[in-house]
Order: sequence, then structure tokens, then C-alpha cells
Amino acid sequence: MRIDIIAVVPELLQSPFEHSIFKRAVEKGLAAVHFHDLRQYGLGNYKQIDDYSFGGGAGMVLMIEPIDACISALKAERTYDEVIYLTPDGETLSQPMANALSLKENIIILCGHYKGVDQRVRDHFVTKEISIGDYVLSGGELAAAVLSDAIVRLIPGVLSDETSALTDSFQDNLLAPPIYTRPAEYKGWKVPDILLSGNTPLIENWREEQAYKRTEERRPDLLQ
Ligand code: 6GU
Repeated sequence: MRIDIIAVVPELLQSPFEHSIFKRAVEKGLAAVHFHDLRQYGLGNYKQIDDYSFGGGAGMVLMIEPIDACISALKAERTYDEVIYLTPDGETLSQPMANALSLKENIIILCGHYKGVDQRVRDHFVTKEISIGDYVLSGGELAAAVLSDAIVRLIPGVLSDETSALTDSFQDNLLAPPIYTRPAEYKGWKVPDILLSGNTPLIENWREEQAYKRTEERRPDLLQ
């Protein structure tokens, strides 16, 4: 999968891609991420990318020309499955959305900034609008890192133990059960006996019960 990220401040989101699971995905050739600085497509000597809002109102709006120039240059090179615009008024990111996006070949992620982008960008270039939750960020850059992480770890072969993505919280609409590692006792705080029993069916049963209990307590909405 290839992800092209268009951003006003690409520096904000580079380092998450240089470590851990992402780094491994890139090294294995399973994912490639390319950053595009919108400013490079800006207008005139000052490389202008934003302007005042028609009709007045506070805040600058990202202009259509630089965005068109950047997206068109990318589309001239390859076909894209989605052009995603990150915005607080988009559809809230969910695990099923991440699952579906992990099957795509090429995607563009456009990060909003300031007040957002000219509506005509959304009407004519964007195929999907995504928010990462009901709160406001200063720009879409951090949201792009979140979205990309959620997607890339699901690409087959990226996680060393392929089943581990399947047992994630949310993957079966249940939160993950409690987990423990050594020591079996610390300051008198014990690991549940059953996990030390070696009885796999009983352990699986316990985990399922715990996942259900935790979901009931914390996210009853997921059980609907
Ligand atoms: Cl995608 N962008 C911004 N600016 N704020 C957000 C968001 C996106 N998702 C939640 N809050």
C-alpha cells in the first residue's frame, strides 16, 4: 500500500513513521508513505496556500489551486482508490473503516489546517471525509498519523504474529481482556491463577468472560 499525505506542516507527522511497526512495514515493502508539503504548490513568490473566507469570518481557508496542483501531480503518476480529507466534521474513524482501508492499493490523505479547505476541494477531489473523534485538533497532521497507523498495522504480514491484530480491542466489538507478564507475584499483587494453570481452553474461556465484563462496564454501547 502506498499512502501520500498532503500537509501544511509535514514535519509534524514524520517521526511516527520512522519507528516500530511502521518502520517494519516500510522495510518489508508492505507500505510506503510519502509526504507532500502543500507550500511547495503555493501561488506566487510567497507560495501562498491560504486566503480569507469569502463572506467574512475569522480564520484562513486553504485555497483550491495548490491542492489541485498537488493532487493532480499525484494522480498523473498512478490511480488512487481514495482521496481522504481529515476533518472534525467527517465520519468518525472506526475499526471497520480501518479494516476496509487496509485493503486499498493507493490512498491520498489531505490534512486540513486553519479553518479548513475551500468547499470545492471537498466537492470535487475528496472521496471520503474522516474525523478521529469528537474533539478539535489544530490541524489534520496528527490525525493523519493516527489514521495511517490504524490502517498499516492491518496490512497482512505487517504484524509478526498475524493473529494479534485479530485479537485487538474492537476487532470483535469487545474490549481486550486484562493481560499479565512476569513476575507472577509483585508486592503481593498476584496474577490470576487460571493464567498460570496451563489449561488453554479454560484460559480462553476466562479471557472471553473478562472481555465481555470489561466491555459491559466500560463500553456497553459496543454490545448493542
Ligand atoms: Cl481529522 N482534524 C482536526 N483538525 N481535528 C480533529 C480531527 C481531524 N478529528 C478529530 N478532531
